[in-house]
Amino acid sequence: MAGLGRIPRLLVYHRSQARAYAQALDAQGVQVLGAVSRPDDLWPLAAEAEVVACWDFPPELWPKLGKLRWVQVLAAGVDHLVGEVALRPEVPICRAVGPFGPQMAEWALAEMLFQVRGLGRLRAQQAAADWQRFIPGSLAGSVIGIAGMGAIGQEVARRAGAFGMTVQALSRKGESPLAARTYRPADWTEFAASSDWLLLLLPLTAETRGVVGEGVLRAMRPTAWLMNAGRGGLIDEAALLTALDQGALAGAILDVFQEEPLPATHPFWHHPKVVVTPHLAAVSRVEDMAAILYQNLCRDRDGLPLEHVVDRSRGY
Ligand code: NDP
Ligand code: OXD
Repeated sequence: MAGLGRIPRLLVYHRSQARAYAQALDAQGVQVLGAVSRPDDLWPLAAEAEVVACWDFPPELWPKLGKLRWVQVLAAGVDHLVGEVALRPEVPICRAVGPFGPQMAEWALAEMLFQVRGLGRLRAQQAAADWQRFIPGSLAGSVIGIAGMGAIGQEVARRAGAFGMTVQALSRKGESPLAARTYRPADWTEFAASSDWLLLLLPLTAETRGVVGEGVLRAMRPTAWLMNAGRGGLIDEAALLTALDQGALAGAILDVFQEEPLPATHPFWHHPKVVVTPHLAAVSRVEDMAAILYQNLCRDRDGLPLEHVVDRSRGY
């Protein structure tokens, strides 16, 4: 592929896949100033960098980036970066949009189908050569309440609808053509009370931190499941454990946690009503992230507005 022409000096920082990013970008004709995986290797390059592509950039280095014009986050969530005071407020932060929705829908549907179709029970029966027929449940006709109807929530809604689920949504705007019913943040308890599956796909912001606490959990149906793939900080984890033990909800399927990796001693690991997955509901694949970065480099070169710039004041 032909080169991009004059491109800004691009510094890629990724703790495990820096080399893969350099190769993917090179295949697109993009030469990087550097693609490094250790903070120490950033220091000599920081002063020259005009664009940084990263996930968890060492915060102490932001003030060294005197020529920085924009940042491309190699993921969807930006809660770790939007409030970063060392990153000049006029520097746009772009996030990744596109590849996550379909992956997230597969995670959610797989986990829901596992529960309703009794797949765990079926595997155990097979292991015991035990022929026991039973009537499995179904997703069709059940209500999925999606909190956060953004780029990802909309893709989940489309696919849940294809399974015959009724979709309802909660967002700041309280609007979505993909939902049979929509709610605003003031309606959390009503929203929770009317969902069989309550799926959190919200960004973590000052407004959403701890939003699923005792009140929302108590409003849930005792047969309902809470699913969280947004951020761990959305849930009051202690309140969730209490609610589960009191039978306020059927169970919780959690991909994100207040502390990650989830400590080996955390009660979630062995709780009979909790399913733990290790923050992989929708992953950042190098080829996808490199393509998103490439698009923004092209737009920058052509004088077009960058895509998916975060509103730092609202936090997402
Ligand atoms: P978007 O910014 O596209 O969507 C965010 C949605 O949340 C919008 O619908 C927005 O409302 C809504 N929202 C924001 N604040 C509030 C609030 N206070 N009350 C109610 N609704 C609110 O984000 P994405 O869909 O791309 O991503 C969502 C999150 O998913 C990411 O921030 C990240 O934390 C998480 N994620 C997790 C992954 C995983 O593997 N577990 C992978 C990728 C992302 P409105 O429409 O009104 O603006
Ligand atoms: C993301 C994530 O935000 O992986 O992309 O959680």
